[in-house]
Amino acid sequence: MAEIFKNIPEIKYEGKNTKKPLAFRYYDADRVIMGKKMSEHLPFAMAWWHNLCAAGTDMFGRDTANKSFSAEKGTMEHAKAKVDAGFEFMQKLGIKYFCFHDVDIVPEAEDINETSRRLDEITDYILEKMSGTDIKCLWGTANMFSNPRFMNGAGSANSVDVYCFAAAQIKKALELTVKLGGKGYVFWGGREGYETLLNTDVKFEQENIANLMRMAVEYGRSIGFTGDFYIEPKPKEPMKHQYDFDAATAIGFLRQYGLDKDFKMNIEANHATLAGHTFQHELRISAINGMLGSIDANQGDYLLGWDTDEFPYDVYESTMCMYEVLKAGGLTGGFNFDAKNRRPSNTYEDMFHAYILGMDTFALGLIKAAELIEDGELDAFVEKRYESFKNELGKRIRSGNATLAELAAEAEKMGSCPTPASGRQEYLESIVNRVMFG
Ligand code: XUL
Ligand code: CO
Repeated sequence: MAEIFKNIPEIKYEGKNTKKPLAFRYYDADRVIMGKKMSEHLPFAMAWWHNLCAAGTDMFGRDTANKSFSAEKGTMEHAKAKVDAGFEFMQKLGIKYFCFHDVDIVPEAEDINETSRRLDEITDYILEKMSGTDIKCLWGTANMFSNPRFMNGAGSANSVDVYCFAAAQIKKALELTVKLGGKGYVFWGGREGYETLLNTDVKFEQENIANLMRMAVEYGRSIGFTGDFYIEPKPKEPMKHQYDFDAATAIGFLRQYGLDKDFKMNIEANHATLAGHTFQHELRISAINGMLGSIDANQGDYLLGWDTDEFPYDVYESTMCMYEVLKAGGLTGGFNFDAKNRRPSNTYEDMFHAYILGMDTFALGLIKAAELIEDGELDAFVEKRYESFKNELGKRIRSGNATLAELAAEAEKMGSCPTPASGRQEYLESIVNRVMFG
C-alpha cells in the first residue's frame, strides 16, 4: 500500500519542551494517571466526515484542501482511498477508534439498494484493514440530514415515505455498526425540529421520533448490538429549534418514552455552548443522571453563534471536562474529534497538527483534572458547603421525611435567618489557577 501522508512520521511523545512540531507534548499513552494509562482514560476517535471528507468548503467558497487521496471523488476507488488514508492517519497518531456516518464511507447512490451494496463492499474493506491492527469502531450513525428527502425531518418527517427511508438508513447503519464491532450508535437530530410552529405538530413529531428510536433499539438488540445508543443534543443549526436541545431535555424525552435504559448522552462541547451552557454543565447533567456515555471533543468560538467545530485548545475547558469524566468513573464511549481544520489550514500536515493539538489538550486536561482532585480543596469546600444537612433536621429533609409545617416551625423558632456563608467563588477560581499554573 503506497504511503499517503509521506514525510509525516509516526507521532511520538517528546515532552513539553520539545520544539519538534510533529510530536506530542502532553499525550503520553502509557503514562499512568490515577491508576489508569492515559490511553485508557482517553479513547480518542477519528471522525470520518471531517477528517477524510470535509475539504474546507463553506457557504462562501469551495474546497481549499485536497482530500481526493489520488482517486476520483464520488467513486468507490475514492471511498477505498479514504479508508487507506484513515487507517494510515490513525496508525501514525496512535488513535484506536473511528466514528462514521453511512454516507461518509461511500458515495450515496440515487437508489438506496445500490447505496447498501456499496456499504457492504466498503465495510468488507474496512474490516480487512482493521484486522491485524488494534483499531476499532467507536460508533456509527446514519446521516439523516444531508439528503434533500429529509428537508422536513427524518423521524419528525410529515411523510410516511420519508420516515421509511429514515428507518432503512438506521437499519443499515446499525447492521454496519455491528459488523464493525462498534461500541455505540448515535442519533444526532439535525433535522429533527422545526422552523415554524405554524406548520408543525410538535407532539406528533416527538412521538414519531420516539417510536423510531424504539424500533431501532428492538432491531439493534435483535442483531446482537449490545452497546449504548446515544442522543447527541444540540439546540439549533441546521434547524431553528431542535428537539434534543440539551442534555436535560434529551434525558426527559428518553424517560418520557421509556428509552432511558438503552440510551446515554453523546455530549459535544460546541453544542453545549450553543445551548447557552458550558461543556462542563452538560457533562454534569448527564453524569448525575447516569447517562454520560461519550464525548464529541471540539470547541466553539464565543464570538460566533454557530457550530464552528474547532479542534480543542482551551485547557480550562478540557480540564473541567476531564474533572467531570474522572468523577463519573470514565466514559463507556470515547472522545471523538468532531472537529475540522480551519479553512486556510489546508495541508496534510495540518490534519496532523489538528489531532496533535486536540489530543494534547485533552491529555493536559486529564493531568490537571487529576491534580485538582488529588489536591482535594475543591471537594472539601463543596462537602463543607452542604454540611448543615448532616444535622437531624437536614437528614430528615434529605430522606424526604420532613414536612413543610415542621420546617416552617423551625424557621419561626429562629425568627430571623442566620447569615448565609460565602460561596467563595473567586477563591475557588484561584485554586484552579494554582493547580493549572502553580
Ligand atoms: C453536527 C454533529 C454531527 C454528529 C453526528 O453538529 O455534531 O456530526 O456528531 O451526526
Ligand atoms: Co457531533
